[in-house]
Amino acid sequence: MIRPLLMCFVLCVVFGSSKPTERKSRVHDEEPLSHLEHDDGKNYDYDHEAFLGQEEAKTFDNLPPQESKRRLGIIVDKIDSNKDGLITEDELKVWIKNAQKRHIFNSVEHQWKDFDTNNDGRISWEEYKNVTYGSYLDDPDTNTEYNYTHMMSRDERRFRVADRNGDLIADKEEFTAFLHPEEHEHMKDIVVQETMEDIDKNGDGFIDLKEYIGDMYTSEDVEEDPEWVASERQQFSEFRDKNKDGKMDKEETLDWILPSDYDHAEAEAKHLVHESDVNKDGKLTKQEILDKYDVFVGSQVTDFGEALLRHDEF
Ligand SMILES: *[C@@H]1O[C@H](CO)[C@@H](O)[C@H](O)[C@H]1NC(C)=O
Ligand SMILES: *[C@@H]1O[C@H](CO)[C@@H](O)[C@H](O)[C@H]1NC(C)=O
Ligand SMILES: [Ca+2]
Ligand SMILES: [Ca+2]
Repeated sequence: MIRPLLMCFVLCVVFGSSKPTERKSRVHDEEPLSHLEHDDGKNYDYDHEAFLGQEEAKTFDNLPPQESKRRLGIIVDKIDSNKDGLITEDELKVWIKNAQKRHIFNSVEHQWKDFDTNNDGRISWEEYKNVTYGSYLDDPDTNTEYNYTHMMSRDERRFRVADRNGDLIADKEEFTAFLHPEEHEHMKDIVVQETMEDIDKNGDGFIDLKEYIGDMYTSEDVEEDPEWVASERQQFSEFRDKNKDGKMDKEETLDWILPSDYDHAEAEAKHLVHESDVNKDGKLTKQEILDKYDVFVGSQVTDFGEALLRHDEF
């Protein structure tokens, strides 16, 4: 079975810059390798973020090509874990997974000091609540478009699941599970529950076809069903609703939003090999990678780039 992202990837490769249909997706697939659209007909931004991580990709975007290539050469040596001078799909996959983990780690680090207001190295539910909902709690009667009571009780419920020792205080690991639940086995049920609550408009505890399609519209004033609706209807009855009772239960929703049989890092590794393996032996030499450096990393000729040259481990 072909997943939406792979499908886009296949279509984009075949049809060049065909425009993907506007449609909201619920599929988590852990932390995405990149939030950018994967359309190599337009640019390689998705690949850059998947390969480098989102922060590092920005740095490379501002480097002159020579410097970008030089750094890529250093990275290639790091990826080649058995030091045989060839990069395999597996080595690439490990590298991409690490870029993803680094991104999660950085994002937790980045938010940490905002919430740990008493600087004790842990974040209590009280601290999180004060920082996130403080102004609402000070003045709960203000009318807003959001239901903060609802959002807060959802957050608290998720916080309690992430907080494994039940002291209502999150350490780094617990807070990471709270912010990035997709990565954690014990958080899967709560992710499914939150998703189902969002989509299950009639509150019967299941997602029926109407609710499933209705949730995907990004705009409300649509006169005619867009093209993707027909294929999503088919997806629903053929693949999502496995026991064919016309609706999705918890397990079926889990399979949908957190599919266990599709690995984005693996798909991206295959894609990068496919794009740059000139002699088609299934492995990449450093030269093959450097020849296609624009696929792996970004670069621009700018003066600003020079300022970054003497920075970090390079
Ligand atoms: C949360 O805010 C309240 C009211 O401003 C304050 O009394 C309380 O100490 C704060 N709690 C924490 C843990 O920061
Ligand atoms: C907001 O959410 C709370 C808790 O989920 C609910 O009891 C309340 O009715 C909601 N308020 C509005 C205005 O929807
Ligand atoms: Ca329902
Ligand atoms: Ca079903």
